[in-house]
Amino acid sequence: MTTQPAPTTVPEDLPPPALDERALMELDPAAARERALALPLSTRFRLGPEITPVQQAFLDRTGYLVFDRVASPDEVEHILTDIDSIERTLLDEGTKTLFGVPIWFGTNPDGEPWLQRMGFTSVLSEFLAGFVRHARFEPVRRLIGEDARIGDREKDGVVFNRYVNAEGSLRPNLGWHTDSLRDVFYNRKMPGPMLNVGLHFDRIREDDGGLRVLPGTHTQSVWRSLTRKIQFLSKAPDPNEVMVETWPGDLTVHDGRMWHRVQASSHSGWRSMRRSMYVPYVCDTYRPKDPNSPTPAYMRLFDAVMRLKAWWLGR
Ligand SMILES: O=C(O)CCC(=O)C(=O)O
Ligand SMILES: [Fe+2]
Repeated sequence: MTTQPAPTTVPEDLPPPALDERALMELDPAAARERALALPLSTRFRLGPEITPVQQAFLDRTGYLVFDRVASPDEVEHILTDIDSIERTLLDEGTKTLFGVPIWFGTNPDGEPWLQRMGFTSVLSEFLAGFVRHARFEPVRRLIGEDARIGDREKDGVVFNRYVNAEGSLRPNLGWHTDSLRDVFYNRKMPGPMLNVGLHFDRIREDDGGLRVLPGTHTQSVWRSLTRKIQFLSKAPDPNEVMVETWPGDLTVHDGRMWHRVQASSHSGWRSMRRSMYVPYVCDTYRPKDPNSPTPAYMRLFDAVMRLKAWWLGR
């Protein structure tokens, strides 16, 4: 007689099931809108071969979508390992900017220099360059535009962020902002529709801080989109904000005109670490950066603030 293994006593920390849309695939836009209106703001979706009518309607209504664990645990691990090795090389070689965009190094909870934001990550990782082009992301690409491409070397390229609450951290959080502000700097155009696609690497619960969004603010006027709050300086919670709870491998899509922020973790040290990655999809004229590209004006400003902060923290 075989003995059964003892049942595990630690329940797996699984996300609530993604919305089952099998019966909703044929809804017309009006019916999809009605269905999307009735969904909780915390709804998680499954990324399939097409963006469904309800997903489109939810994005139109709120300005964002959360897709359940689009990257596998192995892929999450592979990307994070690549980031560690890229970080080692950048530190060893003393690299301070990539394609004109400053790399921000803060201090980790062990007191060592630590990568907190870098652009153009996919240029330095073959695995990542392949991963972001995987067929599963096709519906996301087409959502942005039939002719949208991944801008490995455009704008800031694929951006990798690390947040931690520790002495010397440059980035425990990120104030309220709209990403379209950056586009104004890059294109010298007023912000139109644009979507940002983010991959999330950590399990983030309410007390871990994380992404906070203000649903519906993507449909505001251009003026409100730039000035509703003080870009990057306003940090206070908003009564209408929604927390985006994540599991490793989750994918988010958000409208660049929607206000959002990153709340600091209520924990400190390594327990407070959060990592995210944003992939730029570009439709306009191909304007790749080269290694000698000048630092964009908005980045010079940000970099000056960051340097000041690093100096202040290191006094
Ligand atoms: O870390 C995140 O999820 C958000 C980052 C962000 O909003 C940004 O870099 O513009
Ligand atoms: Fe943002």
